[in-house]
Amino acid sequence: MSVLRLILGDQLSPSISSLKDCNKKNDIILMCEIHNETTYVKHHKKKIIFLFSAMRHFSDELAQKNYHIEYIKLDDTDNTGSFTGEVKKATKNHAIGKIVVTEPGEYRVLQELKALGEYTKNILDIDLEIRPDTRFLCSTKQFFRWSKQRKQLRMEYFYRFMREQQGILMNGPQPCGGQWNYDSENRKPPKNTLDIPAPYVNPIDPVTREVMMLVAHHCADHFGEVLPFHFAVTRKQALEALESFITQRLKNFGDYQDAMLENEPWMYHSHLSFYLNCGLLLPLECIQRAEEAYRTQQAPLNAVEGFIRQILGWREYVRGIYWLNMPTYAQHNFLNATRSLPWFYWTGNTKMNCIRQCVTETKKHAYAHHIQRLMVLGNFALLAGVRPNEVNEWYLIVYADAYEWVELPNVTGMILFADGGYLASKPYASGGSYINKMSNYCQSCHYKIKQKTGADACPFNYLYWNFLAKNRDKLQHNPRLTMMYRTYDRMSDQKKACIAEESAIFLTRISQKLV
Ligand code: FAD
Ligand code: DLZ
Ligand code: SF4
Repeated sequence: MSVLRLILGDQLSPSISSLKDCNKKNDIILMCEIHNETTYVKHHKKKIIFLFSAMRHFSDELAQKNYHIEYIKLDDTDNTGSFTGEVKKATKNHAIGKIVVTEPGEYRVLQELKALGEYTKNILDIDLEIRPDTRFLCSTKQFFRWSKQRKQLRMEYFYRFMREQQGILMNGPQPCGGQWNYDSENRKPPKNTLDIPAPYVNPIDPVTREVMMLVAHHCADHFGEVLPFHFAVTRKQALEALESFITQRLKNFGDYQDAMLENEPWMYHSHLSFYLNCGLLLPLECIQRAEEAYRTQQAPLNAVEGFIRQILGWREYVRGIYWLNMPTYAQHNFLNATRSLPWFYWTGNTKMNCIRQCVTETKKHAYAHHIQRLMVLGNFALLAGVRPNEVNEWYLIVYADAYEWVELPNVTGMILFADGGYLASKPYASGGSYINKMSNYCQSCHYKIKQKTGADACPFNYLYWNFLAKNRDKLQHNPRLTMMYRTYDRMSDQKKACIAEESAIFLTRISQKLV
């Protein structure tokens, strides 16, 4: 009897727990391109191409190491279109004694696998074992234990706990440099003269080309552009991308972490989330390589600490929050937001230059960096009161690194405050001045950043105050908003009325496609 080992599209790591104790002679590894997975939300074309190409390369590499692989392509005539269907088919075609899979990254898929396990146990007498995903540095059990000891689950304390536990950037019991967090040094506005290195480019190979044809045919109505395509699609290439980040960009990562420039989608960010989230890279190796760059004086502490905090802190933390709170976390709508997602999130066709830039880059690259996602696209969705489920679906579709475990807490918790402050201590709401400070977007915008009201005023300016006024009953007792409410209360009644009116007109014009 063989063990059937199912490997999902975001489990492309040779060290994945479902491969431990694999008997190469006997066991069968099942990988499948699944119609349900590509269309339950209509993922960006580039995201599907990237994942299928990486899956096919990974399966070829395992085959070269003499593993017995069964790889199901999307257009195989007998493809059943679901994980359940493919596993059932494999149990018919082979003598299977047991099924092994590593826990998936999404609650939805976990439910499917559990139901499948019930079926295989009760009907076929085959056990389905779901193993922990040991690629994360904090197991879900450990996160649950950590959370039990706290009233508030703030990332900063989790991050310190992880630094100590993993011994990362520590000098004995002290954090390197004497501080845990150098964020205050990481907010430099961009200069137009910045010399930003070109991003890592991997040429399109025959496997990727074949997948491009497949996706062009089967996913023609999905969002996003296929070309240019220069993602790494193998572990070797992903390691090259890591190396190019460490040697070319890391030293400036901290200083310009929040900066945005027109037509500069990549800035000094790492562009490694695609590879981390599908398993081509492991979090610990990225962290250790960055720490080595600090210890050998290739990069300053503010940059290295900032980068490590994103992976050891935020990434592990949002995963813990997701599994601790699902399935209810997906239902939150604390601010009772009811607006539909504006059409320009799909087209970029708006007079607001910041949004146009960020959507256009998202469409082209299936990527936008953190501040674009948070302070432009997210901030607008928050101020305009867009329904959390629509915002979540958009973010899950458009980014090549998006899986629900990481997307949902960032959207529901971080940008929309839809969980009522469980994740973030205050809403990340701001007027246009933040975007103006951290980018050059406002210089070529139709709207006038310095104008607070009127037809030409930057909409973020009045929508910000309107947001605070509308959500007063829910937000006024938040200590981090006290100052802002005081400022609002000092405004004249006429100014307040003007803000409310301008906002109502602008929000109506969104539905008329006039903004
Ligand atoms: P860098 O800026 O170079 O950061 C390094 C790494 O840190 C990233 O590769 C990523 O693995 C990790 N990281 C950084 N910030 C976060 C964060 N907030 N949460 C989790 N990990 C983080 N990240 C995703 O991987 N998938 C998503 O679906 C996703 N959705 C997001 C939605 C919103 C609304 C926001 C505000 C953020 C989202 N992020 C998501 C986090 C972050 O924006 C991306 O990880 C980052 O932009 C990826 O680009 P990078 O690799 O160049 O990151
Ligand atoms: C995201 C995705 C897509 C688009 N397609 C597939 C697929 O065809 N086959 C597969 O095994 N995995 C795919 N994935 C990733 C899964 O959706 C992922 O495993 C879940 O989101 C759980 O994290
Ligand atoms: Fe965005 Fe306002 Fe600046 Fe225009 S003026 S780019 S809308 S922040």
